[in-house]
Amino acid sequence: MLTLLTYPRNDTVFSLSPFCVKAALLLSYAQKTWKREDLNDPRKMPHRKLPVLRTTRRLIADSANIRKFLEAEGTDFDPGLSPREKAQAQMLVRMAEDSLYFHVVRDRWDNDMVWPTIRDNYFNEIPALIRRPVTSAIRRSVHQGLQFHGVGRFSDSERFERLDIQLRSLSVLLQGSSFLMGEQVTSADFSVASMLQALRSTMVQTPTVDRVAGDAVLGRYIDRVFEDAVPLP
Ligand SMILES: N[C@@H](CCC(=O)N[C@@H](CS)C(=O)NCC(=O)O)C(=O)O
Repeated sequence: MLTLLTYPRNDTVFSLSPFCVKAALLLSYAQKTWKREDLNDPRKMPHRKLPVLRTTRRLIADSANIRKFLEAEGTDFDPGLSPREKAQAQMLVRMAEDSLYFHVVRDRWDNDMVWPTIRDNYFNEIPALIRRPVTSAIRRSVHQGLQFHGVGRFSDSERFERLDIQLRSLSVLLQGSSFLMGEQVTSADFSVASMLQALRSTMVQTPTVDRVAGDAVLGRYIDRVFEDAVPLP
């Protein structure tokens, strides 16, 4: 039996972590028998991050390694794509995970309007008395990470503009096709749709949430991936 170690869910998403959502999409698409186990603290995990897949033999850290494991077991996440299209799908995966993801983090962690909900949802297992000091230290390290990445150095409007360009590019790619690489769901959709869903589902209505929620093309696309193509438990 495979077990996906994941951050917990809420009413709207399989997990508050889009990478855990992506891993769940991979497992469901691969039609594996698997179960979830929720964790809040990843510090004992190989990369000190989630998702991690526990097999009967080992722990597989990182959604890309989970994909590799499932591919070795016979799943093709890019069926029917030419080598060139596979390369394009890979670029979309990296755009989602190395760029869109940091917009999710910035919108949630670097925003004083959102922070109290993050603190009290992500860290509700920490006793209320010590929650503020403990989580402030974690928030500071995330803030430093965003500065190092660079997305943390933009003003809100600069950041929004950069995100908007990416979102408009995705809408163009979706014109006239159900998924990013055509009529078949592929690896690109698992990463991109997970990040878009996360951008749309931050618990406070930020301009970023409004931008994605108000975009009919992207909205239909997210729902198509999660409701039609690969429904999650
Ligand atoms: N490259 C990893 C990224 C996973 C990741 O960034 N997970 C975040 C949650 S979305 C995490 O566990 N962060 C905890 C930390 O950095 O301390 C993957 O594809 O699985």
